Order: sequence, then structure tokens, then C-alpha cells
Amino acid sequence: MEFKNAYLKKVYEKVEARNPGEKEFLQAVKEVLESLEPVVEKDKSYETNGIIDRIVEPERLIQFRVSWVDDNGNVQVNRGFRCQFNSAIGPYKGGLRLHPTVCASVIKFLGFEQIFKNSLTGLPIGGGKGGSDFDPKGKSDGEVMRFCQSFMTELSKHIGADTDVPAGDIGTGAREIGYMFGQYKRLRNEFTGVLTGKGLSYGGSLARTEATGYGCCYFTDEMLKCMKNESFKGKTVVISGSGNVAIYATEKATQLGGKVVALSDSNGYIYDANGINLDVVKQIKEVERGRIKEYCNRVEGAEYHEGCSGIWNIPCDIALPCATQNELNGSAADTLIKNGVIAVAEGANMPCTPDAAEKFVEAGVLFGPAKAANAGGVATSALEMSQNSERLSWTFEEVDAKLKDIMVNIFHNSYNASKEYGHEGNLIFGANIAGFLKVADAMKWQGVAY
Ligand code: NDP
Ligand code: 2IT
Repeated sequence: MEFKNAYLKKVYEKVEARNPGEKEFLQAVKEVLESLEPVVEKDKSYETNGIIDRIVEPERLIQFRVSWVDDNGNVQVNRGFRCQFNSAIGPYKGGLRLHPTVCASVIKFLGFEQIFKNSLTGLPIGGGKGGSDFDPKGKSDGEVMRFCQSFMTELSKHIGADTDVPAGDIGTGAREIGYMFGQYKRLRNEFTGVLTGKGLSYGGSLARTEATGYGCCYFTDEMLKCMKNESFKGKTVVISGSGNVAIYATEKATQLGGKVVALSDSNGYIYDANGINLDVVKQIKEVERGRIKEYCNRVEGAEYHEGCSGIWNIPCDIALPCATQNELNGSAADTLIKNGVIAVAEGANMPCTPDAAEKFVEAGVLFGPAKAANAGGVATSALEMSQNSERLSWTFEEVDAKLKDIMVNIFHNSYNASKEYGHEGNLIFGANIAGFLKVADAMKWQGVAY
């Protein structure tokens, strides 16, 4: 799709020229700007206030050296990032990704998406993201600890409970958050809610671990109910990935009556026609930090296939991509549609390529875009911040009920925006617009510094 609106066209061309080669970032910006055509057409004040020009430029992008010593006494050097993208509606908030593919483009795309996602939660959090090209796979606990301490030594200069509150993402779980929190406290002599996803013994929130996967299923359930009078009951579900998001999406989809038959990692996928035995997966992934292949040695009748993209060939009613960006392309979408998929919701960030997403929408498949469908994680992080501020802990049931409410509201706000702006049922438009409006309004009220 090409831009019909001259203002959006001009801004996008400038973004392309200023961020050459940053394909993930450009992909994310293009999708959002395309959705904003009816908004900027209707109200010229977005243009006169330079809202779009400003919203595509990070407020701050920090890049730093992270040196640490491995178990053999060798010095290792990684690159750390924090992108503080937009603080119009609250302190920067967003995860830290530890994966060898991390670069400025990936962090900027994630930070940009986070602006609109965080706005959709209805909670007062701005958009940010960070991480490093450090690969935790195959590292000892000591190596991970030394990396995290070195990483936080620099990051601590830029974050704070009222400034920027990082959390987990790919490769960053409870272990890494714990080491980073310990280092921040050591450096500052402050016990504050500077990170979320903390352990329950030191300020973490119940249900944060489950929140992204559960939230994705709550969103999907509401979308199925309102748009197709359907539910998870009796449905075959395929979920990619086998990390935090995939595991708890599997748990909730199963509780809601679905049968999850496949999971994956970056090497391959497992198929279990009887429905995934999640206790086995949790033991392999959360306790042993092993590979998903191992499942087949423990569960009779399960199959393992090399290569992760083959997972989309499995016939299913509901597909939840929960691994990483661009993991589901146009030809995978064709196969899913041919096999009768009725709903796709993105547990990961930008897992569907633009042509895949377009195919789903055109085929009438219900499509829940990432910034709406996976917002439950960051929403519950914001609930963790609230608990930290009041120095109280809420029960699991309390947090889970709030999470469910938030996901149901996100669906309805996105749906209503899609209708109001002339694309009824297209939740890509709806989520982008609903997320944008609040941030843009706050930016207008706060003025431009000159
Ligand atoms: P984890 O590190 O717990 O798990 C990541 C999973 O995705 C692993 O199974 C991993 O396989 C797989 N994966 C990662 N990179 C690739 C790749 N390049 N190709 C194929 N598979 C890959 O991360 P999370 O579950 O936390 O995150 C998954 C997705 O959800 C990400 O897109 C993240 O940004 C998003 N997300 C996470 C939230 C959270 O609260 N954690 C909140 C909202 C979104 P392998 O072990 O082989 O690398
Ligand atoms: O992509 C995301 O929303 C996250 N990784 C969670 C961020 C957070 O601050 O909890």
C-alpha cells in the first residue's frame, strides 16, 4: 500500500532516509502510519502540531559497551541499548531483549510498537525498549550474572522508577531480572520498582509470569465471542515458540477448552495430537533450560520436525505466533487459510509479515495484532509498578481479574476505533488508531520545546 496522504508520505520518506537499512523499524513505522491516514485526514491539528514527525523519532537512543569476563577468564564485549521512545503518557516502559540478533533496528521497532501498546492498556506508561546482542544460551549462571551486572552498571544511569522501568523479553526472564535488580540496588542504595518481572520475594507481582500468554488468550476469546460468536472450546490450537509467552498461552488456551497440538523453538517444532502435556514442557524449558525436541523423548506419540516454519503446515482453528518477529510469512498464511484457520492473534511482537497479516484480513480470518493481543504482559508490569508504589501485594485472583478486564477493553477500544474510522473489524487499524489518539493528545497538550 502506498500513502495517499501527502503529510504521511513526506514523514515516511524522511524516516526511510534517516534510518537506512533498518528494516524492522521501517516495517513497524509503515504499518502504523498506513493506519493513521483516516485520522490525519479528519483532523489537521496532528499535522500542524508535527505529531507524526515527532512520534517516529525516539526521544533518546542510548548505546553502550558491555564488557564482562567469561568462565575461562576471557574478556567479552557486547553492545547494550535502551531506546526511550516516547514519554508523553508516562515513564518509559518496555522489556529488555537478550538475543544475538539485537541491533538498533530491532530495539527501535520494539520501542515504537511499545508506545501504542502501552497506550492501549489504559495505564500511564510511555514506550521504550532495550537489550543486548548477548546470547544467554549455553552460558553459565555466573556468566549471565556478570553480564547482567555489567549491563546494569551503565543502564542504571538512565533509568528509575519514575523515569524508565525495564522488564523481560526474549532471553530475559526471572534470573536476569534478579541479577539486574540486585546490581541497581547495590549501585543506588535504593529499593524501588525500577524493574518489573521481579521475583515474588522482592516486589514482583503475582500473575506477571503468566500475563502475556494469558492476556493473549483473553483477547482472542473476546475477539472470537464478539466477532464470530465462537470460543476456544473444542478448537485445535497451534502456538509457536516455547518460551514465557508460548507456555502461558498454552496453559490458558487449554483451560479455555482448546487443544494445543504444537510448540516450537528456533530449531524445530513438536506435534502432539493428544494435546501438549504442559508439565513436561515446563520441566524442559523453565527448569532444565533445554530444547523442545526433548519433549518427544518423554511423551509417547509426539513427533519432532526440524525447522521452525513447518509448524504453520499443521491444520488448526486458532494460530498464536509467540516466538519472534516475521516468523509467519505470506506462504504460511496461505497454508493456514487453506487449512481453515478462523483466528490468529500475535503473542510475539510483529510475528506476521505485512503480507501475511493482509492475507488474513482479506480472507476474513479474525486477526489480533501484537500491540493489542500481547499487551497483557506490560499491563501487568504496570500493575506491578502500582503495587510497588503502595508497598502492597495483590492476590493472584485480583491481578488476573484486572488483566482480563484490560484485555477485554483493549479488544473493544480497538474494534470501536476500527468502526469509527471506516475499517470495521480490521483490528490492525483499530489498535493503531486507538493507541495513537491518547499519546497524540498528550503530546499536543505538552507543547513543543523551542
Ligand atoms: P523467551 O525467550 O521466553 O522465548 C522465546 C521463544 O521464541 C523461544 O522458544 C525461542 O526459541 C523462540 N525464538 C526466539 N527467537 C527466535 C527466532 N529468531 N526464530 C525462531 N524462534 C525464535 O521470550 P518470550 O516468550 O518472552 O517472548 C516471545 C515473544 O513475545 C517476543 O516477540 C517478545 O517480544 C514477545 N513479548 C513478550 C512479552 C513478555 O512479557 N515476555 C510481552 C509481550 C510480547 P529458542 O530457544 O530456540 O531461541
Ligand atoms: O513486548 C513487551 O510488551 C514486553 N516485553 C513486556 C514489557 C514490560 O515492560 O513488561
